[in-house]
Amino acid sequence: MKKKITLIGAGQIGGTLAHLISIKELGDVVLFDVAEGIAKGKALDIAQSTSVDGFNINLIGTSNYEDTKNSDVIIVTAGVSRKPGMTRDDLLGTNLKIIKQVAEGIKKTSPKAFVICITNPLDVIVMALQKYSGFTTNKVIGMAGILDTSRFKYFLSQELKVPAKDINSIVLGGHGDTMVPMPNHTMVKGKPLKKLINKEKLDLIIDRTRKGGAEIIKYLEKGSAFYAPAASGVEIAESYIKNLKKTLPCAAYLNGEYGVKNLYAGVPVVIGNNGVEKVIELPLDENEKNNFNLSIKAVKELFDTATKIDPDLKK
Ligand code: A3D
Repeated sequence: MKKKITLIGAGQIGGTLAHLISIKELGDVVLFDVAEGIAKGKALDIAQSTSVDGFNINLIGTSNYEDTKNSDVIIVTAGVSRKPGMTRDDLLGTNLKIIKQVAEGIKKTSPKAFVICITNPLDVIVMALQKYSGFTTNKVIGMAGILDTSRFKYFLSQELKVPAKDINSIVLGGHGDTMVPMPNHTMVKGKPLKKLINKEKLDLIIDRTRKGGAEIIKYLEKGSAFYAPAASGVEIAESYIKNLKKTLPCAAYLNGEYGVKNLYAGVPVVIGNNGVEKVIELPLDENEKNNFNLSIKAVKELFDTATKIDPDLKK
């Protein structure tokens, strides 16, 4: 049975997701957007590459939630993105309203779906999406850590002149300027990173990783990164659909793990056909713990702001 994958938001990331999912034949694709023409146009454009790329899936574009009915996977990118000079947190008010509409749409039509959120500010929006939809916490997850880790590995690969795939690493915490790249948990071709790079260069790479999104926004002037974010979202969807049980850094619901309760934040999780199957607790040294806690504090503060905007989130 082919899976049904709905992409809510057919903008830069939504369109790229549709293309990648089609090429990988992960399932039939429904591109949904309030701007119906964009959803229909992109779906038709990708569908017209079927014979060139040789994939066998159906694509449709729509602005009607009925067409998304009984989706197996939903990836949410609906919302506004940053403009040069903006932080992700500046998007909160607008994107909260949009996410509330999305949650109402998907809970009526696809109550059993696995939902991956990409809309920013990520950790707070994914938590709002879980609360508004009422879906179980193992079925709602946020994509950010895969992207942040991939950026960190890429910058390291350029500095160390090794392929990024030879680097094992992880970035934890919230998807913002307080994210926590983990040099102590980074191995390059089996060697500890810290033996291969001096502190000064490492600090520059950590800073560039934290500001990785802003660097791209500055170049693009309009819109934000979309190729790497879409590829990262697809990795989560694929692990769920094929039950690969990959361990991936994602924004997941924490219920005591890492000493954090009732909050979404970036940690390694196992993704299989039950959604989030396990949160992996890495040992953190004093410095890593302090940085992680600072990041958690920033996520908590932003969630408090969100509850002031919409008291429904306190429920
Ligand atoms: P963009 O190209 O603007 O697409 C967003 C789409 O959402 C537009 O086509 C809108 O019409 C649509 N939309 C707006 N309201 C609704 C609604 N109520 N229902 C359905 N669709 C709606 O943005 P994008 O694709 O570049 O980015 C999407 C989001 O992802 C933004 O919030 C970005 O900040 C965020 N983002 C997150 C990451 C992470 O790593 C977490 C990375 C990059 C971007």
